Amino acid sequence: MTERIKKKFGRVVILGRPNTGKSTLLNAIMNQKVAITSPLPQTTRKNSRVVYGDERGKIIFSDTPGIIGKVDDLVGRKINLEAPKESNRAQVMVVLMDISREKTEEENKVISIVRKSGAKKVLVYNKIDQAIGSKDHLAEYNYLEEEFDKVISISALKGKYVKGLLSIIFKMLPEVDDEEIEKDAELMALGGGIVIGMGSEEFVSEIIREKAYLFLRKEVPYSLTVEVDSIRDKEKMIVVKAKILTNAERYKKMIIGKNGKKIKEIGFNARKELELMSARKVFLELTVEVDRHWAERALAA
Ligand SMILES: Nc1nc2c(ncn2[C@@H]2O[C@H](COP(=O)(O)OP(=O)(O)OP(=O)(O)O)[C@@H](O)[C@H]2O)c(=O)[nH]1
Ligand SMILES: [Mg+2]
Repeated sequence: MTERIKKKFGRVVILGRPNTGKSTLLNAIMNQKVAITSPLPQTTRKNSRVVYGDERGKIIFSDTPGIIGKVDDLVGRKINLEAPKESNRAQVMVVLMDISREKTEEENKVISIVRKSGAKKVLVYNKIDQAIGSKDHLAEYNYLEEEFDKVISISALKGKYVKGLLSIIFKMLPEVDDEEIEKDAELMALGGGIVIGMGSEEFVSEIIREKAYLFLRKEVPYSLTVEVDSIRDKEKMIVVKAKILTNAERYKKMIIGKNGKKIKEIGFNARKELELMSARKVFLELTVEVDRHWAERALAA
């Protein structure tokens, strides 16, 4: 009889309040961009899953939107429901704290989700590169350690100690028959690798949204979404047709900007990144429309 090969396998959820660096961490683990990031809270709006694999085994990682304490708008409320949904299925919870920022009430909401779970728990102090001098708030977070099985300090942005975190996670995961792993329905659906790229309308729209976050005033991003109408591969270039939808005429004006300056900036930077990703020439046709019902559609469960 041939000996059965066992490998590590499981589901890992990345949690934390907004802006702690969850999506940045996932990109660092995957060694490529799989999630958009920005300095604004609630950049991630939906749970997203990717598969990491190496000789040790396979991990289905979930990036979740930041959990916030108080929300009063529709978009915020829907976003806040995402992370708890994803937490139930994980064997390991990776909980990020931004130690370059003062601890606030918002962490309590995250901790209440952590407490409810029977999963293994890793506390990650992120942004150690920035947590220097008066920006070092580590001491304010230390008391949380008793809730966790392991603690590690990293810089997701600089990729520092991310490998160490990955080792901790692998140790916590169960060993599963290799054959069983390969038969896992979710793993098969995710394709066992990264399915994101120019073929993915969802990811292309995320890249455009990321650039909109970068160039617009703070309040505007919460009232917009991006929809990709078509991605066509013409011989010489890829032609992308997309539109930014927003709630109100005044936001539309801000997104377009004086003489179309803003929309050009957003479009130019999105196109550059899409060209880098695809190693192709990209033509991006980007328009702005008012649509008061985008949130109900885009964030529908
Ligand atoms: N200096 C420093 N900045 C970081 C680090 N990790 C993330 N950031 C920055 O923090 C900001 C937020 O990062 P994201 O990865 O978008 O945070 P998030 O937790 O996914 O945020 P939401 O999706 O809104 O919940 C970005 O500007 C990142 O570049 C880090 O290790 N060091
Ligand atoms: Mg995020």
